[in-house]
Amino acid sequence: FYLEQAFGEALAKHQFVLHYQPQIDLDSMSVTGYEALVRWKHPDFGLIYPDRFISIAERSGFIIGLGEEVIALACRQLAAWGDEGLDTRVAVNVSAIQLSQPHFSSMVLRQLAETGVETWRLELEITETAILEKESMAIASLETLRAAGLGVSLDDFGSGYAGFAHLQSLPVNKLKIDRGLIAQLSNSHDDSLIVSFTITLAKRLSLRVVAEGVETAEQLVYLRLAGCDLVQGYHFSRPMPAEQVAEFERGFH
Ligand code: G
Ligand code: G
Ligand code: MN
Ligand code: NA
Repeated sequence: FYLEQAFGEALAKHQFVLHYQPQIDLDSMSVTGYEALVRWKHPDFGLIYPDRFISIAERSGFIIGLGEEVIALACRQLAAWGDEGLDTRVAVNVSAIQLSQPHFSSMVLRQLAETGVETWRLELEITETAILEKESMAIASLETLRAAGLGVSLDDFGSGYAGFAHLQSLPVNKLKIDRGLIAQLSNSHDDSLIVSFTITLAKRLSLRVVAEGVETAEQLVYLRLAGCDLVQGYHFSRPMPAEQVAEFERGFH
């Protein structure tokens, strides 16, 4: 398949780039960090989005090399921002296949050490299935990285089945409520209840709560009342190239 052949070349030619979407703290209304989302800058086809190539990369094993590149790009960006006086965090998405690699945690720690980036500046976004599929390996890696100071977020919470039962035992410190639930906030009373219940439960478990896909002021009001900690979504900003981040920070109040 064409894409699989093109992946290796794309990696060698550094065609993968990260776009950054801000996460905003609702108490201080300040930017606390950014989620990094990979894009493929293809010379002929332009910007290709991850929903077009992540699952193919996972099936072909290319996700291992791509995932390492994503972490390298995030660490280098954090180091560059640090040099410019921007002290922030970056959250990267990690696939189940990456997490099942025995050397995943040492690879991440090596990249942080090589770039001189403090561990707490890097967060990993994982899905519940990623932990459960290769349970012992994944959990051991995440525990190592949590102990080293990295943040770990449970992504897409509330899409598919919401595994409240496991939540307490997972090595995570943050929970991201799936944008599907946030999108339904004003329309569906049931979804509103699930969102506020999820926030309440997460806080009982001492997890920080992020709402994804916040698009309206109305959703923001609801989330603030429900006690949500952080928000992310088009209401504040689409994911943007790194070059636009400094200007976004200057203009954000
Ligand atoms: O970036 P959106 O803008 O299109 O991202 C779509 C999906 O791709 C999301 O589910 C996101 O988690 C996933 N994704 C984005 N970047 C990465 C990445 O670097 N690695 C992995 N594994 N998934 C990613
Ligand atoms: O699964 P993951 O949460 O990592 O995916 C993030 C995806 O959500 C990316 O594709 C990103 O571009 C998209 N996204 C971010 N904010 C919004 C939003 O406010 N609305 C919608 N519809 N999508 C969003
Ligand atoms: Mn994510
Ligand atoms: Na998500």
